[in-house]
Amino acid sequence: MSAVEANFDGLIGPTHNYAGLSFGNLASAKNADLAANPKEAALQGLKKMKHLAGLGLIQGVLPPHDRPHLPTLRALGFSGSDREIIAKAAKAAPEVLRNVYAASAMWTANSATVAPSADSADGKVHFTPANLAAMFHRAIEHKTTARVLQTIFADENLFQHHPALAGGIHFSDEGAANHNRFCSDYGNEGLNLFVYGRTAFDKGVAPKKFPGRQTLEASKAIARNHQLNPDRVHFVQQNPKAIDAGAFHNDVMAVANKNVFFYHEEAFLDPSRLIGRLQEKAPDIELHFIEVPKDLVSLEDAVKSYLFNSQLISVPGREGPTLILPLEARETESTKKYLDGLIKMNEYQPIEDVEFLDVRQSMRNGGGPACLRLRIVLTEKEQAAVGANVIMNDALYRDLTAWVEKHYRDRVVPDDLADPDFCQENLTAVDTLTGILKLGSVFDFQR
Ligand code: SUG
Repeated sequence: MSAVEANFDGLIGPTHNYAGLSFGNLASAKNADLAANPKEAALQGLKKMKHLAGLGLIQGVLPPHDRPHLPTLRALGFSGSDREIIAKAAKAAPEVLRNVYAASAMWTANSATVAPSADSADGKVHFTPANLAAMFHRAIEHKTTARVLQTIFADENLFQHHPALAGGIHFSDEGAANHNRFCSDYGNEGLNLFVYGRTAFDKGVAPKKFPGRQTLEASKAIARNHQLNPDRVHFVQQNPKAIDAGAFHNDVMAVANKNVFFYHEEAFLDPSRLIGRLQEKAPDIELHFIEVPKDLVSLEDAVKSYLFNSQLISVPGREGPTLILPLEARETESTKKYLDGLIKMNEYQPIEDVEFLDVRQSMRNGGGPACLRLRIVLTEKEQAAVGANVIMNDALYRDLTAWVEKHYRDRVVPDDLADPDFCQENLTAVDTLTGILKLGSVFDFQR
């Protein structure tokens, strides 16, 4: 069956700010307390979506969540009117207030793991929202994410929705950022590679400095729930050294598209064994491995530049895949040199084009082009069943740009989070947005 890979990007929310919330994410720590520019951030994200739609790809948009998340504050003992709750939290627990204000739902690579219908035993597209148990500010995302996905992919004959994994940090799941799928064509059965940072129950090697956010146990549960063929699934551990260097998700060190795998030499514990296992499990897919040597690009430069947090995409009309990179990959000397060489390379390597996009506002919180998108493979029939108004086109781009211009502040600093007017502004903005995107009442305060 013919199918395409759609990218669903998170629209960057009006509360985008730098709060230093993610331990192990170097950019988040480094930029904590800087002034953020939510309007600029959202416009950068929208331009990225417009660019990919313009290349002929199916581009979807997922909404920001309702932040500050007042139900979380209420559950934690803050009571009264919305304004009173903000005032009390700002005084008694400013660190909690920061967490419930995070616009982190923008990084939709972490929103869920998705299995295409070509891979699941029942022939449905399976979705599991990520519990994001490793970080408080992200652990409050999955309920809303589930509602949004269920609204957009509503046809029960085609789409199967699972709840986020229960079990706390033992089943800590960070979604598609730790998952890659290889295939000869999107509609053919793929090979699913799940990458974990640590094991929960037996004591294997683990990072020493920073948390391994994804557990093997979580990845295995998702593969079971999604009814994947065990012969077409492989689990591999991320190199603890890479996590300790700041690669808190595997998509900071590796990206795949169809039969091409682009990754850093130190991304995995034993890369040559990994290559062998992938080839054994998918003899029908002619895999191409582009391993970037550490002597050319250090782990530190890979993290700084986000070379691998790029989107490797098949652009209609282009023979080989295109790599969509953040500007930072052109500004880091080693990665610029590597990319210049890659395109000129004499021996066969399939990547045809590289393009650079400005997503600096998101990058300052550790989110590159690949973090901002969730890949969903869809057949024609499944595409036709996509509900709401979330597929990017000129009209939606115009409406969303106007919505951002109207509702977003230019600048947000940590003190603004204590301002009750800012809270109301943000809830009004996302309330209006659900109308534009025809999502119905997906937010708690709308129900
Ligand atoms: O979970 N940053 C996100 C970045 C997620 C990037 N996603 C992928 N690699 N797929 C995170 O660490 C920082 C928020 C702050 O500090 O204000 C943050 O949540």
